[in-house]
Amino acid sequence: MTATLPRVTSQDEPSVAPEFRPGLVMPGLREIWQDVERYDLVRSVAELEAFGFTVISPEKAAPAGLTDRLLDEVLDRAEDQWGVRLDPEGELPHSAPADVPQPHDWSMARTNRPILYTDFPDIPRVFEEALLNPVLLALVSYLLGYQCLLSSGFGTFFKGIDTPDFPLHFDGSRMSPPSALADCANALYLLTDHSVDDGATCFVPGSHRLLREPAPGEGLDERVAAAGPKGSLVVWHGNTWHGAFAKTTPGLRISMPLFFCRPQLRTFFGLEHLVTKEMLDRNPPRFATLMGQDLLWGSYQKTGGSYADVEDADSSRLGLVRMERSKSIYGA
Ligand SMILES: O=C(O)CCC(=O)C(=O)O
Ligand SMILES: [Fe+2]
Repeated sequence: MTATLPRVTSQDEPSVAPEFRPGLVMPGLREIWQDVERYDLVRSVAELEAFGFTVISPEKAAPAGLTDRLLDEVLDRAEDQWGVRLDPEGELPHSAPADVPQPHDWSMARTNRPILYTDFPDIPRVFEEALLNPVLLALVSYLLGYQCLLSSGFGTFFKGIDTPDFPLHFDGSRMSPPSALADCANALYLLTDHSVDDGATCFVPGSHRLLREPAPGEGLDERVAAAGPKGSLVVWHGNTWHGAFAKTTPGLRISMPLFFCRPQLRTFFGLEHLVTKEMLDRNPPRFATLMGQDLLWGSYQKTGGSYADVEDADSSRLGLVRMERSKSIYGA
């Protein structure tokens, strides 16, 4: 996909980065820029600025068999969790095996939500390697600074044939108005080929500058696929409108998003974990908000570890409060 985008910078120009006063604008900017140059990512930075996303080729993005080792690991983990060995050339089962406890609603594979595989008892070494990939870190650090955190990671999307469009949205923290600086960023490892028909992630180029989420149906004609072969890495600014095209081809679309955030959106103390049902029942809804009960980020563990649970307003007090709150803020 990137081959069709204009080349916007010359790699031969001498860098002005060493003239920067380190820390004046963003701590570590000079070192981050040195990494951007070292890993030949100047063009990707330009694409992040202009379009809000970039696709990095396998040769650059995933050295030394990383993609195959990641794929093997997620297939092993999925088998442990779901009791079936998924075949990248095959299909998702139509229903979950009866005797295996299911943390996820298997029917999600047939809806517009991808399956998100999240419940890891531990972090395998290959995931550490995926996180510490210097190419990924150079771009995420460029967007979020050195102090950024992994916000949610190592979940894996598995999509089969006839998965419909995934709606356009942005991944920002839903402050209104959002920060013009990215407050979060996503890096998606493509563990199988992702063509348009394979249901590639899609973006509305430049939409990160709009500083708002798309209205329902808005931007559909402007979608561009982040298509790429297995081993590519797609990185995007948290404000960029994105979704995924419908998958119409046989075989599985498998990809792993690593989602990052700036640290300042975390509270000094983890007060939200101290809140009891009794406290919520005896206080007005504002109390719940003040005590972190309608936080979007950080809520997944409390509600069971999947998009489906989080978005189910009845599944917990947390979900209920958050849904009510977001309706009143965004008029949804
Ligand atoms: O590629 C997709 O299915 C969309 C993924 C997505 O929206 C995300 O990871 O934030
Ligand atoms: Fe997203």
